[in-house]
Amino acid sequence: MPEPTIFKKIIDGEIPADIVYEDDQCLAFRDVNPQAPVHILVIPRKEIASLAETDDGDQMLLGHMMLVIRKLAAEMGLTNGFRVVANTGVDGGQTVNHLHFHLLGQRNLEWPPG
Ligand code: DGP
Repeated sequence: MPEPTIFKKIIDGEIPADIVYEDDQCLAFRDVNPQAPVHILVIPRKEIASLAETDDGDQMLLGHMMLVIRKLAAEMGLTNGFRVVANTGVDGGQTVNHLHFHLLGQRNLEWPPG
């Protein structure tokens, strides 16, 4: 068996996280290395390595996670806007191989990213 990712350990409660939302499909918690005043990671409970590893059967799950992000952004007061990022694979800068969406806000974010 491959070593579980750090996010799988958070799902299983083996390591702590500052969880801000959870339901039967996903979990949202604060990033340990925040890049903005609000920096939350939204992850599926299902073990999916990245956006590239999803399939058509994940349509409802992906849509659900987007709606959770919208609700979290509203709850966090991100009325001036926010950014959602899914770093994917090596060129995408992904470091944890469990699908996750970054929700970043409460500062003016620049474009393009590095
Ligand atoms: P990415 O580069 O998209 O794979 O980003 C992974 C993010 O996960 C990165 O911003 C830091 C965060 N992270 C890594 N380990 C932990 C952890 O143990 N707890 C929390 N809360 N976040 C973590």
